[in-house]
Amino acid sequence: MPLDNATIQALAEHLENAEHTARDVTKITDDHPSMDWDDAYRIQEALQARKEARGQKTVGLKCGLTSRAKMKQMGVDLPCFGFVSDYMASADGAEIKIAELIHPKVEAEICIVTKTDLRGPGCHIAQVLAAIDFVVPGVEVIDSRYRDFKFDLKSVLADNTSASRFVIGGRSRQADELDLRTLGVVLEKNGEIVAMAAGAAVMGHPAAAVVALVNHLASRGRDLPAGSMVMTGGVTEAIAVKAGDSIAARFQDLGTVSLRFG
Ligand code: 0L1
Ligand code: MG
Repeated sequence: MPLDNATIQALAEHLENAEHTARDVTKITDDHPSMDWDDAYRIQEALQARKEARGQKTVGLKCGLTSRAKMKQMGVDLPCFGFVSDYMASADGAEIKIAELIHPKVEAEICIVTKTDLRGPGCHIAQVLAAIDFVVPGVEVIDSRYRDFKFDLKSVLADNTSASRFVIGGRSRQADELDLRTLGVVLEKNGEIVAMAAGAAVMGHPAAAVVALVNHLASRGRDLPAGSMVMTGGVTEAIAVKAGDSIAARFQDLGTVSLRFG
């Protein structure tokens, strides 16, 4: 039986409180084991509505768990989708306050900005390639609200796929100037290389993550409007960070995105 609306709203509030107070909670399926996929996305949508009602704008969408490395790290085998809000954005090189977060990790992501509407079901990669306005490099800071990052996919969907902060930096390029599959990414922490991969790590091609997002949105009765920024998912496993760490994600042809944790 689907969760009733009052429970959906209460769970969205519960997860947002965990975010605001930087205190972890146990995964929500512990208390709601019969929760289904639709319930999980309804909670995420309620979370988004709470933020938007407060004036926090949705500025992008995110695909998560799109690389084998990330799926293996988290023990799941399906991608997931969430959103990013304006207050989550930090400038390239900025310091992110660790005290505002629970147990952050960073991910290097290829981000795609679209110029035409995309609509599923049946969205195809050729339509996504035709719809790309430009490509920019980014780093996502994920911060699951669940204790020790221990969750199942339904709990993580409800928790907006651990979205917390993000940085867009480097330089934007036209997609036809790039081979998004062979585009190399090197992730450094405190000057040491901690992970590296190429764009193909993301579902064979980062645009394939956008295809999956568009088809997912169709299942929620939505489309992807022109001008959307989509973070296509970490190319490598996520890297844990603490106060004092500095991160540089170096993207072939797209420059470097950097951030510090204070
Ligand atoms: O952006 C992501 O890949 C995060 C997906 C949610 C799972 C996690 O917190 O690692
Ligand atoms: Mg991510």
